Amino acid sequence: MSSSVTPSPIRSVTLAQPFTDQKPGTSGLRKSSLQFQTPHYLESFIEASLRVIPGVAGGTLVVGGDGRYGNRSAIDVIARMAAAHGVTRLVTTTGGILSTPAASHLIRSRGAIAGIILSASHNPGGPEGDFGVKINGANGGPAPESLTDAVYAATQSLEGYRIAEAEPLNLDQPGEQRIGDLVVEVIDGVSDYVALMQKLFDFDRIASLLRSDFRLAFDAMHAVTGPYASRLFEGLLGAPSGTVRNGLPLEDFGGGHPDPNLTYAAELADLLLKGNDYAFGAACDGDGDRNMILGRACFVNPSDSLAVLTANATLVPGYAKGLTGVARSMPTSAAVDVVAEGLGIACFETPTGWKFFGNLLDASRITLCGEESFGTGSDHIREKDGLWAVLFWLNILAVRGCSVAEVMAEHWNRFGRHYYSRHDYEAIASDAAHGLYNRIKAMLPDLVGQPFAGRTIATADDFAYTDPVDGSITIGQGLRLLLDDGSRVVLRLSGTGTQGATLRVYLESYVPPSGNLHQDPQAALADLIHAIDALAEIRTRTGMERPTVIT
Ligand code: VG1
Ligand code: CO
Repeated sequence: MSSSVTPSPIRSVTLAQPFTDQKPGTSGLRKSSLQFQTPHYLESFIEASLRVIPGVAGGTLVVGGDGRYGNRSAIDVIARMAAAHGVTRLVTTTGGILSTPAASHLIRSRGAIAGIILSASHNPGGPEGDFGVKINGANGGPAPESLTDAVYAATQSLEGYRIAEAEPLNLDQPGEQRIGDLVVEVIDGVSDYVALMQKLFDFDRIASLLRSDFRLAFDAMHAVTGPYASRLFEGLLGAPSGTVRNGLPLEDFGGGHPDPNLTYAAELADLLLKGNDYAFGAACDGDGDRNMILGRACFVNPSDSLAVLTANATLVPGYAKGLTGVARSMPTSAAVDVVAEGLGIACFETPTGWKFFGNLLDASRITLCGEESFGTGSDHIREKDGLWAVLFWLNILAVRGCSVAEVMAEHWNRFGRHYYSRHDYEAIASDAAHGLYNRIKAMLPDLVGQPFAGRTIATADDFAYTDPVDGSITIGQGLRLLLDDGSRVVLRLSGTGTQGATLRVYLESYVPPSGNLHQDPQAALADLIHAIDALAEIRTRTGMERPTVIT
């Protein structure tokens, strides 16, 4: 279907004053839906982006989102603005549904100049929730800071924007439409991604696992992964219908918080940790880039998950030739470091946020990478990928023929265990959070050599990163207390929250294979938890007795 070319008048809109708060955080511009409804607010950020992204005139742009409130109308606005800026092709999807990993793949496979992903990831959606805009570059990954800084700078002095007049797009079925010279191509957002997964994993083997008495439960949390998971698990892999729960994307995610962790995916966690019916459970977040893996009576810590995928990678067709190297974000546990050392491959430590993995992936320095926040991925795209991680685990289990708990026990017996936990104090008063953080930051030089939880603080610093590929330096990435026995505590302030501030406390302690490998992590880390609360005065300064979320 190709409608005839209708002339599209281009309108120049003048802004009374620029918006000065459009600073992208850990992953894009994330604000309340209400804020995004301010007249010209979205347009301002898109105008700034289209002025800064290289190759806009004559280029191809990929646009889609996680289906939250505001998704479709934003696609309309972006298409009309793309037309006004000389973009020649805009690729979007039926219903505007496009997961972050699928978008990354599409940008790469279409040779697009960039992608605009409409998502606030795990933040709740709906008129009362949040909305977000992420800019990804031509490599398919989150835009580097140099680009987002330039976009932000452009918003600061923006005098106006250009937009074409056009009827709303029809996103109900695949086909082509035009806005002036711009071709808008609506495609099925699932098939390209599914085809990529079929290249990487042994679908026959996974299908036969799922035909055995191995039962799988997948929770899409009413967010973007529903259509992808249904096609993969219930379609191609033959799992019974009902395997995918909450599979219909809803504008408000059914009122839920699409964050795959033990608190917000509690229903699934109960099925696996308390019940006996399922052998494997998994959930993804709002935009499909993160994953939680559960076995029967077994929660897989995301840092451990990265280590297990690394140790078992050659069992999977897409990685059978081995890995060039791996990377993890700084707060992620060192479990993968130990595996990398055993394999004799490089292991990089980057700041939080996927954009830092991009250069390493582009330069083929690493094959796998991950974060403690349930994000895992590889060089197949330039984003973290929730369903990819689920398929990776299923492929490993299908080949090894054992349970998740057995995989974990065997892993710790071989490499030792990194007891690990993250405590989040969400939506605390911004002043209190910054006060607490800056106080510890100022104390860092004096902390070295001090006793802490029965050990001694060997290093205390604010993490800084020099990119090994382009030499760029990123500072202020989290306060680290490294103890003399290899344990550590890290404090960070979240860059994705929209209400007040969120303090994240990361706790880690290593036990070698000969030690006690089967404790409850909170018990194993109790002395560190206690010591950081005393030092940073967390409870008194936040006024919270306990964290909002414990992972
Ligand atoms: C959080 C996670 C971080 C992740 C980021 C984006 O950031 O901690 O590891 O990369 O979310 O994930 P922060 O700054 O709140 O700690 V997503 O699923 O929102 O793209
Ligand atoms: Co996400």
